[in-house]
Amino acid sequence: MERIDLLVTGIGRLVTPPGNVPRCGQQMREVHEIMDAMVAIRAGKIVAFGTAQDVISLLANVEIVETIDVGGRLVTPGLIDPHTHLVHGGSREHELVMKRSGVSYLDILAQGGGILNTVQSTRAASEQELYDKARGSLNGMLLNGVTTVEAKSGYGLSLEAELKQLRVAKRLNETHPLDIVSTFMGAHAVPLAYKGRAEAYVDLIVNELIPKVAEEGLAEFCDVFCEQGVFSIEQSRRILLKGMACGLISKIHADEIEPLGGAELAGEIGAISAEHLLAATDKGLAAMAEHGVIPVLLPGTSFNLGLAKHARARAMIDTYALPVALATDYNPGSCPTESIQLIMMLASLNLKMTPEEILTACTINAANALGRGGEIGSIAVGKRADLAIFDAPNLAYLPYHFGINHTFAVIKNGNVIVWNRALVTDEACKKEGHDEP
Ligand code: IZC
Ligand code: ZN
Repeated sequence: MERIDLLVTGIGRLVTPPGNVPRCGQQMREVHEIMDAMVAIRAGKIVAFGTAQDVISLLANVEIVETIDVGGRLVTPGLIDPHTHLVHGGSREHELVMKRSGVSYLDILAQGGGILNTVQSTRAASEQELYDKARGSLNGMLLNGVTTVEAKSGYGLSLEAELKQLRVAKRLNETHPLDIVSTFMGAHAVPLAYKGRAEAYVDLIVNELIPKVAEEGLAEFCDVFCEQGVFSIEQSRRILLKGMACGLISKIHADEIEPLGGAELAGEIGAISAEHLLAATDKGLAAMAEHGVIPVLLPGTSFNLGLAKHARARAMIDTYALPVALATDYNPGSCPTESIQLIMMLASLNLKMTPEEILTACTINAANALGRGGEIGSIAVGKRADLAIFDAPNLAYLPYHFGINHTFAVIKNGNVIVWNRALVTDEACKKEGHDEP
């Protein structure tokens, strides 16, 4: 080893799931824990980690450019948020009282509100306005310890407006220190201009939107809101198969409210992940397990919608040995929060997941839900140096002491971009070679 760019010392407790592949069932509880640890970083990657003693002996005669001492804190892999509706205009607090008085999410949508309200605001916004708003949210996520975020389109619902959203996500990925992974979700709702003509809108998605998005390289994944009154199983299958034919990997909003069979469809077509799953049947979960589909659970959404029902995380882990991942579902309607730590608390409270399972769900399993298990999601030699540093004595403390942000610092690609709970200067927060617009 010739040189170390950054040596992270003073790690009181380092906790990480091992390896690159999804951790299934009981494996989710098996995390590696090292007390009094160090992590050595070169060129944005982890080159060594272990007890301070072991790392120091490895580094004899090696030039160390910079050392930081994290003061005995807890260190985990950078957290990964694999399901967000990051880029959008406006907000929907005007629907709050209606929601609290008992009008359902799907009824609000059927009345032309909900997603369709955000479509109006997103279409009306300029690219710069969308960029500025999403950037603010990304900073909030980063301050929470998140280092990679998925972002879905789906508030444009026309060629022009979908491309606008995806271009904003691309520019954010180029200019913001976090990595943003794009998903095309033109099948988020049927736009007003196609009211009563859902099939014609599906034609537009299949014939024009998907080919254009794929041709421009604006998304890696394709997602569909497969739900009663939104897109049917047949429509979802058609859209996702077209996406796959154009090189987009399938994700699916499945069985959130009604058990339509979205989990079964995810298994049938070999989707990388299926999301929500509150109403998924045993047959659906078995199909997912058989075909290696990752369940991405979003407990903030059921919490915010005031539902008594929750995704069956215990059955997924204990009975079906599925590799559960967690995400915020950050969006202006059903889950307006950037806080992955709130989601961790709700996963403990409502999904009955253990602190170790929660960490695995927010790191290596989330990385695999984005097809990036080989690069991120665990502290391992050769992986990107993405670390979250918490003011907490141990893992259980994160979901235990709730309602506050425990993140003290964040390292992304070997750069310290949050320190002492604040964003480090703008300089460090740019990606190399890209100037702030
Ligand atoms: O804006 O309501 N569930 N899509 C599916 C959402 C929630 C986002 C929204
Ligand atoms: Zn969603």
